[in-house]
Amino acid sequence: MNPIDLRSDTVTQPTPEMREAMAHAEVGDDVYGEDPTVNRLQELAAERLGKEAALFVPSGAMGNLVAMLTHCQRGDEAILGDLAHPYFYETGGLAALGGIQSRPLPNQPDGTLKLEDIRDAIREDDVHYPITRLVALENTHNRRNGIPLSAEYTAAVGKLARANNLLLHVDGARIFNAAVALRVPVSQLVAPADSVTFCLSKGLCAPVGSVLCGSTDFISKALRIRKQLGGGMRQAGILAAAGIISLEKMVNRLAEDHARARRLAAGLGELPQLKVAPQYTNIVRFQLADGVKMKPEEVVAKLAEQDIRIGHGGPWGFRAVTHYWIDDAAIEQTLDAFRKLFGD
Ligand code: TLP
Repeated sequence: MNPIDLRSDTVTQPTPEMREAMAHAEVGDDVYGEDPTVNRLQELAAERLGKEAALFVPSGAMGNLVAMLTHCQRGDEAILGDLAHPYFYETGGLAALGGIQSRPLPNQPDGTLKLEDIRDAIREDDVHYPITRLVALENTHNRRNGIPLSAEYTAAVGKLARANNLLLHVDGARIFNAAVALRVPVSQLVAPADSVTFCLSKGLCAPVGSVLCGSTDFISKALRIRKQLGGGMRQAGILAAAGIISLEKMVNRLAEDHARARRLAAGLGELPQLKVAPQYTNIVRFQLADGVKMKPEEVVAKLAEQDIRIGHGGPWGFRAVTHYWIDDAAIEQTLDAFRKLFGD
């Protein structure tokens, strides 16, 4: 990929095999349930995630929104992390479109919510209070350096949720990165969840789309909500064809992205001008060390002059995300660029 684009794994272009499959995809009207390629993708996704059914949605944000709107009534409360994507990055959609009140709890450095914090946040049955309906987790955790949440932790949250009549949703935008990093089947990671979304268009390289998975009953309700949000797509098999390749061919290779992220984090960590956060999967976060005079915007601009793009989120520092189109040479080129930048 030229330039070297490390801003996100969302920038991934479809592979040549995907483009070929898209060109020849068998399609139908998916709002009538008649697109054979979409149906195949949904069956495959449900099987991989160990859920009864699945629904193809245009984006990860819509997958989270459809899930929350399906689970919650207006005025219900959803417990989630203060750094969770739907709370942090989805333009207040839960509140604006679902009338759902977020109850943000501190995301711990390992991406988890403390079990006691969840317990304390669950409302009693009292006419003054909203009804606590749901807990949401994020795996891997984007803002927490791409850390994967273990199956054991998710099981503990699932148990707590069930004991209190709550539902559990997992934003698994990068759940396959978690499964590959932890070396556990993805189905095990999401077994306690009533619903889970995962993205095809991040590290799995498809051009568009996410999949929402859950019980047959949940998915049939979610189908109506997707339609209500304007997310009913017609000949979407063109897109689903790429998604099938994502699931069949692009999962195991995520380990390569993790290895390259490790190499990048280690190389950046050798530079005294940078403070690099712990690296777990395909996300590398780092900041300028104290006393470095250069401004973060300058770093981004100087790298861009050499056709290298990294993300920068204000006080949150820099983010570099490895993916299919970032090879070993791109990592070395990026490290060289940083070394030159700081005059090493
Ligand atoms: N994340 C994007 C940006 O929105 C920050 C990125 O570049 O990482 N859940 C998680 C955990 C995500 O990281 C994202 C996208 C989504 C949901 C939403 O997916 P899309 O972009 O398909 O709506």
